[in-house]
Amino acid sequence: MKLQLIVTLLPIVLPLAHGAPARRDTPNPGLRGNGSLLGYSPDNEVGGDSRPDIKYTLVPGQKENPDTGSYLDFEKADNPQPIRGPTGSDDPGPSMSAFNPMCISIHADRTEIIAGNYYYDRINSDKLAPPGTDHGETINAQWPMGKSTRFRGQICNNTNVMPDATLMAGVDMRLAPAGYRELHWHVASEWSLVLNGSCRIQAVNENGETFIDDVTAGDVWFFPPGVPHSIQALDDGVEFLLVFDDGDFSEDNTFLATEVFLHTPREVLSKNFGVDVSAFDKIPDDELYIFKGTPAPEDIEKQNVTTAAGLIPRAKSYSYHFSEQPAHEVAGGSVKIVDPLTFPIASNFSAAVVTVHPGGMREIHWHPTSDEWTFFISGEGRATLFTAPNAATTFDYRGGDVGYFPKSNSHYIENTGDEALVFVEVLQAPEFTDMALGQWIASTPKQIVSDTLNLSDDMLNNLKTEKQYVVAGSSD
Ligand SMILES: *[C@@H]1O[C@H](CO)[C@@H](O)[C@H](O)[C@H]1NC(C)=O
Ligand SMILES: *[C@@H]1O[C@H](CO)[C@@H](O)[C@H](O)[C@H]1NC(C)=O
Ligand SMILES: *[C@@H]1O[C@H](CO)[C@@H](O)[C@H](O)[C@H]1NC(C)=O
Ligand SMILES: *[C@@H]1O[C@H](CO)[C@@H](O)[C@H](O)[C@H]1NC(C)=O
Ligand SMILES: *[C@@H]1O[C@H](CO)[C@@H](O)[C@H](O)[C@H]1NC(C)=O
Ligand SMILES: CC(=O)N[C@H]1CO[C@H](CO)[C@@H](O)[C@@H]1O
Repeated sequence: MKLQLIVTLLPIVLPLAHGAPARRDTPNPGLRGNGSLLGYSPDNEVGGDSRPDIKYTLVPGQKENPDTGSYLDFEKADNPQPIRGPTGSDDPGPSMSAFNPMCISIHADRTEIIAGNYYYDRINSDKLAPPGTDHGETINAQWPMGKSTRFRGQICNNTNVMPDATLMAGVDMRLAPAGYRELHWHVASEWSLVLNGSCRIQAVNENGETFIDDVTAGDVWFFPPGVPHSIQALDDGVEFLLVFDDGDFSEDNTFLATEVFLHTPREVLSKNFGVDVSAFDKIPDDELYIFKGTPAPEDIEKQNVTTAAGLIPRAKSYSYHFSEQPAHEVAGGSVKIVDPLTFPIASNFSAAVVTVHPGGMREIHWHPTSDEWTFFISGEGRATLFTAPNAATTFDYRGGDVGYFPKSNSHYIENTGDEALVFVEVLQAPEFTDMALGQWIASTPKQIVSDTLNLSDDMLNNLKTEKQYVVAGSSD
């Protein structure tokens, strides 16, 4: 079904008192009007023909058939318009957003009120002028981390902000040089990708085996539920992405070393450690959570605690030096995968870091075994989430945004900017897998495809049966 977008303008009412008080020659009207303003009166006046002349230039692709759905680059457009080919109608643009007006858009099957926000329109062109192929309602699959509450030096995101992202939640955390994320453990599993800088991580497992390592941008770590660990930033500080296997995860839901000491009777602590009660006189009187500590010694051996239990065996290492894994080059970019096949301790975390060159696109695919939690590291892109039976929504993303694509819901991620688009796809699965639309169609008997989709033999004879991951495209 074709989507029709008709935009109707509501009369713009200027707020009276705006900025400096105006000089008044007439008596100041009361706060409210009177009963004569109620509707259905022949005396009521309607705004009339005060509609301003609208000046705008359509951007490349905007006159195309809406089903072509090319990316519309509104970033430098004077006055972005909600128009695709013959659908939609003009909108005065900047002058409207200055007064934060509302417009009503009537879709084929629903009516909604949209608050105007000029900047938002520019960076979400697929919301202002959706491709003609978008239809119905999917889940919301986009959340900018920058809109999440920044607390205790971090930005978080979970089902509070993406209600359908039930399988995973993420946190973007930065620690200043020598800054610690306090010794703690949690009920969820923690998977992390270092985004910038470097840090020292350490942990002790149930057997008393120890682990310590330095990780840098591009590396990955994993801490199983209940395994206590700490993170300390090295010289340049560190920024990392944490992904938890629980969409309701809250950073508040961590067991901190300070709190367990603070909330145990001192007599019990004294008995537990075989020391005098006074030994605990100077423990902090509140949690530390994130705090600046003594810089970590450069030589990691100085912090290598060796016990009778020994080290955590390499096969169960909590870190994977993913930064040193060369990316697998493909036509439109590159891909590298880290999953339990090579990083066994992270038993249910499978991830791919994908780089898409300008004009390229992560091919249309879906993940049969898991929802996908995506973090956009840099660049600009868009994706259409297709949900059975016929809902499709196109979302625009840029570095710092989170995406979410439910299990078996198809999607692509197209680079819409001038720079490389880099993102990480995280699954809850023992192996990173996807079903590629191209490979499926190319590997199906031609007669079946042709009976179904009426595609030309010429096209069918030239399809590639290999998975493409990222396809190339022209950058304009
Ligand atoms: C009621 O309000 C209208 C519009 O402001 C005004 O023209 C009219 O004089 C008012 N009537 C009374 C009875 O105040
Ligand atoms: C890493 O952080 C430094 C500041 O510590 C900043 O200058 C740099 O741009 C960051 N790099 C990336 C890739 O975010
Ligand atoms: C720690 O000490 C053990 C035993 O001497 C050694 O095998 C290991 O390489 C050291 N370093 C780290 C980082 O674990
Ligand atoms: C992996 O995660 C999925 C989704 O939560 C779950 O159904 C499955 O049981 C998990 N598998 C393991 C081995 O934990
Ligand atoms: C397939 O396409 C051809 C050429 O446009 C058209 O004549 C034919 O009716 C189509 N067949 C079906 C089943 O849609
Ligand atoms: C984990 C966590 O604290 N999540 C936050 C996500 O964002 C919402 C709204 O900004 C906060 O209320 C949550 O606390």
